[in-house]
Amino acid sequence: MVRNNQANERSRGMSASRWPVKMILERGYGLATIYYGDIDPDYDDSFQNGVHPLFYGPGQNMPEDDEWGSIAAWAWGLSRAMDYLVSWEAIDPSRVVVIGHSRLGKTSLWAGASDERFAMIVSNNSGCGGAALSRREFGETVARINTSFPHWFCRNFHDYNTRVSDLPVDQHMLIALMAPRPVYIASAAEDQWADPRGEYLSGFHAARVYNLYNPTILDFESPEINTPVNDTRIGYHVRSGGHNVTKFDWQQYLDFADRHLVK
Ligand code: GTR
Repeated sequence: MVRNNQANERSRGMSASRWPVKMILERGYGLATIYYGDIDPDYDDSFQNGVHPLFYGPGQNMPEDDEWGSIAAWAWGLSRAMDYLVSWEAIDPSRVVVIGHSRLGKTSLWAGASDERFAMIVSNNSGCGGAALSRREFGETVARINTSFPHWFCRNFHDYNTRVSDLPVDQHMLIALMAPRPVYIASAAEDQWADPRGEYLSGFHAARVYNLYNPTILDFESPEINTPVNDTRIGYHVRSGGHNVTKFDWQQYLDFADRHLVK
């Protein structure tokens, strides 16, 4: 088990079912992973023990209201990993994909939006603050996430807890920031907390921006369960089952990469 937000020997391999390494390698891809707690431990300590203090100006001891929380710090960590990957000759720097599950799905989307070196982005069950549209207020809401996890987003986001319709943005705009790079959004039918329909709709609405580059028509109706949409540069599936990363999910990501990452 992970203790005190630190990976250790006992936690190694505990989520092995989420990592079909053999299949990934057999398909010709490599895999690198990073423990997010090493970038910023995942609890609210007013940003003292992660990377944030390294960036404080003189006299500053907290991020400003419009500065980064933990999710943005984790995404920053992914970009630092990318710095290393692109320096390594074994790796094609034009074909690096970023993927994350749940709170790290939110993170992979932000990493993809803020760092154009990620050639493809995968959001696995990212939910509120990830791919799910906040304005639907379905499942986890902005108020709920900011209360349970006050350190995840910038403090200004908390101003919208009770007036989410006043937000100047919603999550389809986060997806649109990645255009025209391929982005894959995955939901799970029983993961209603993450709002599968809202996750699909952010892809649907982001397609208007993707359309400026290549026609990317998505149907308004979400596809049937276990029926991936992968011919467009915004891919999507809702699989049966709950909040998890499964072999089925990885198969779709690999198929999508084969299709959209130019060799
Ligand atoms: C939940 C949280 C979700 C999701 C999830 C996870 O408690 O409400 O937003 O991020 O954790 O990361 O597993």
